[in-house]
Amino acid sequence: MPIEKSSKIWMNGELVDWDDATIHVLTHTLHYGNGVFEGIRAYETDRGPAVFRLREHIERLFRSAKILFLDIPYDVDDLVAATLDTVRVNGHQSCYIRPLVYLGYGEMGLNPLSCSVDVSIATWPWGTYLGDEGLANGVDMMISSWQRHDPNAMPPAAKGCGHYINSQMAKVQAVKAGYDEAILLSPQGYVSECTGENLFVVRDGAIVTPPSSAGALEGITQSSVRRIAEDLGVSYVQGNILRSDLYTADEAFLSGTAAEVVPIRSVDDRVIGAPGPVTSRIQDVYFQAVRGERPEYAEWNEHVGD
Ligand code: PPE
Repeated sequence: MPIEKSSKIWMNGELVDWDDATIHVLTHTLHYGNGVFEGIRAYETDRGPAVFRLREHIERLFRSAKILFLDIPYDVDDLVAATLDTVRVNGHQSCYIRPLVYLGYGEMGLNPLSCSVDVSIATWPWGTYLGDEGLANGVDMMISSWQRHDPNAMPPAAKGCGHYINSQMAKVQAVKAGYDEAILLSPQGYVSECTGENLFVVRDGAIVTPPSSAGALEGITQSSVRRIAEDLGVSYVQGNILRSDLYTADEAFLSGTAAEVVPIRSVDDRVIGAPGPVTSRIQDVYFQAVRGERPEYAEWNEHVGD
């Protein structure tokens, strides 16, 4: 999906023209992958664009940075305000938002501590991540032969740039084999998550999702699913899942900011089927919530304002 240009990108406190938001080829993060990022969406609501759960995303960015020893020269309020400014100045009704914290130009070598820590926030319109068809009818998944990170090799709680090499290997393997998306297992053999989404199974009406100890990122969409499920009276637990639990699930779905809430149609050619009642209900309420149509979740919509 080619990126659609917007007008401005926030870089280290300035709103610069899109085409001028460039970096030097010796930028540290480009070589060694030590940086952290977020993926956030803004949705159109009847009160104008609203960023979904903005503060939680920026807080997770700071937690990721802390784990990787990146000392962000701003605070949470600064980056919340900068995100709202960027969405506003670009005139988006809805968009994807990509804050990035990276080690800049000036040092080489594996001790990152003396590098400058730079921050950018870019926004662009981004459509359905796994396709309109997948969102409506479900996606076909394969369990990757690539494992999710061992927590003592790469800390999965950090949304680190370099971590995503693992996701890319799994994604390419799945796509080349004719599937839409991959599921990764933890080094212990439990289901962890997808390349950029959390995963859920539904059995006997209850939702089960892997814990962070299985290598899953603590997803903000996942926590929205939890709240929606609890409000709908659907039981929701975190617990270890085996690959055979996927094959025999009544329903399964995935969630992420980019992907949103997407039904899973099959895993390793075992058919789960058309979106089931729990998945469909969660998906409907999620889309109502992001569009500001559910007053009980109004605190999730950070209105951009004029
Ligand atoms: N697991 C991983 C590995 C992950 O990257 C994401 C988000 C999630 C779970 C779900 O987290 P949350 O967005 O807070 O519900 N992945 C982001 C990046 C995707 C990309 O292609 O880039 C996203 O969805 O924005």
